[in-house]
Amino acid sequence: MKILFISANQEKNPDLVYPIGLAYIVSASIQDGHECSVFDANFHNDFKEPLKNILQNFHPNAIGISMRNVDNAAYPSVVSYFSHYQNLISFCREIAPETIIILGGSAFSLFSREFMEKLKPDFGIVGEGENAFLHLLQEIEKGKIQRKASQTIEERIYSSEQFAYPGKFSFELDNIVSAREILDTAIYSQNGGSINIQTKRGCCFQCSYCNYPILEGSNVRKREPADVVDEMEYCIKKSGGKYFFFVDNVFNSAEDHAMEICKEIIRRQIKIQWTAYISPFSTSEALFSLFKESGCSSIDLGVDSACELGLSVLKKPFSIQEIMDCARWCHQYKIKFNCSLIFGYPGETIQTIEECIQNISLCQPSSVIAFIGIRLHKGVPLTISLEKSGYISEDKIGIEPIFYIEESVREYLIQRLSTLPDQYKNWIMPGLNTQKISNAYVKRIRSKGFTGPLWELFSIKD
Ligand code: B12
Ligand code: SF4
Repeated sequence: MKILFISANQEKNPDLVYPIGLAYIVSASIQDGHECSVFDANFHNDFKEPLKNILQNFHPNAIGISMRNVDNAAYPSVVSYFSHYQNLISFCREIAPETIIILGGSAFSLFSREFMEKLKPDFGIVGEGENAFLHLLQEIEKGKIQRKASQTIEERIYSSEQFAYPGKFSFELDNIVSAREILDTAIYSQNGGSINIQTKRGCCFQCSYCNYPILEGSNVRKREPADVVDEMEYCIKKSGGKYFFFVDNVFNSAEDHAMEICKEIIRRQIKIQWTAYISPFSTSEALFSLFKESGCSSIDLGVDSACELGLSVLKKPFSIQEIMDCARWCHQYKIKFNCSLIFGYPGETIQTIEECIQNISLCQPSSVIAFIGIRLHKGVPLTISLEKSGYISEDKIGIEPIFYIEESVREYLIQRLSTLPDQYKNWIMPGLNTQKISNAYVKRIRSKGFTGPLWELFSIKD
């Protein structure tokens, strides 16, 4: 089949992000013998003319659209991307009314029913897309599945668990080099400051507010460290970039695996830099030492809270002492670190807010990114308990973002965090637009060779 893949994402904040999820689907489709072309909306703010050209010249049998973000999850300055998705799909329908449209990606997976109802694609795929997408195409080719107005929404949504596709795609064995040929990494490395790479899928923890286990499952599946580093070497050769972003939910959740990857980078003597999400859960000095030796420039420490109550309500699997240990090792090995925080969880008080600020400042992080409130997602433990307690009903949780913010501290929180950068310059509050860096400034520093996450700019201590 001829398939046009569209990456719908146009968000450049905090950085331009290579559509790695779509690249996996493209790669699986190429390997399955399909003729593939890609349209990346990131490079066409006004997508209409260029998209029309490709639709009219390529004549795809199917269009696969990747939808990454529902919104920016940043209260109170929330940005929703939904109307952009609506415009994109209705334009495809207008230009190519006969072509089958299939949606996928994290945004779609989180609210599949609403996306199907409102955007009216032909089919949608929830979660990991490779096998379900190939299976669907095969059934369409055989005429076993057809677009029928009479089908219910449920009948048109597929998921990876449903199918055992013959010659099944296996994430553990696959690499996405074939897709990196047509969906180039270089421009992202130059303008976004990093090359993203995935070493495993799934998260075994169950933090109360988090949708990652829903998106990737709780079963952790790891790639061979040698395959991961092969892909890194390929990207260096192809793009010239040397800064990598491990996009795993938690890079160290399988510590041995993370260590094997670091050792493989060291063994091959590749001179790179990297960043990743790290959990303070059960780390060790040996891990940080290996991080440094393998080129770790910075880590994003997913602490979420730094007081007992916060860690307990958010069901974080580590203690304040473990956060402090990580901070100490980061300083010892000169690894920059950002602490990500969430304020306003159920039961938060003025005392817990202050305790958290105090504990985090003791850690002397390079920067802090703090979110106000929790964007509620369906099916996660916190939402389920709020529904049970009668705080909110299930039908209210959807594309229109709802944030849980402990009412008694809402005003204090906004006031306190708005003025906090006067005291601590390295605190960034995306929802309050504090320390916002303009796209023009980012472009300038990227063109001068600044790599890595932008929060590294705020580092007050090396
Ligand atoms: C790493 C990451 C980041 C990094 C990215 C670094 C980099 N250089 O890549 C950074 C920190 C920059 C970042 C920023 C943001 N992120 Co982010 N990020 C993630 C994370 C943890 C992993 C994303 C990833 O690469 N996954 C690996 C790929 C392979 O998976 P995938 O994209 O989901 O693709 C699979 C399926 O979705 C599907 N699929 C994908 N496309 C298609 C297409 C078709 C046709 C089909 C059939 C299937 C399909 O198949 C793929 C392979 O199995 C996810 C959480 C998660 N676990 O998904 C959040 C996540 C994607 N981010 C999210 C958000 C909101 C953001 C920000 C808006 C936050 C902010 N306010 O700054 C920004 C937006 C940035 C941008 N420019 O778009 C949300 C999006 C959903 C939502 N809530 O709206 C997520 C899901 C987290 C969450 N809490 O909900 N992010
Ligand atoms: S917050 Fe991090 S560690 Fe907790 S469940 Fe989500 S991805 Fe896993």
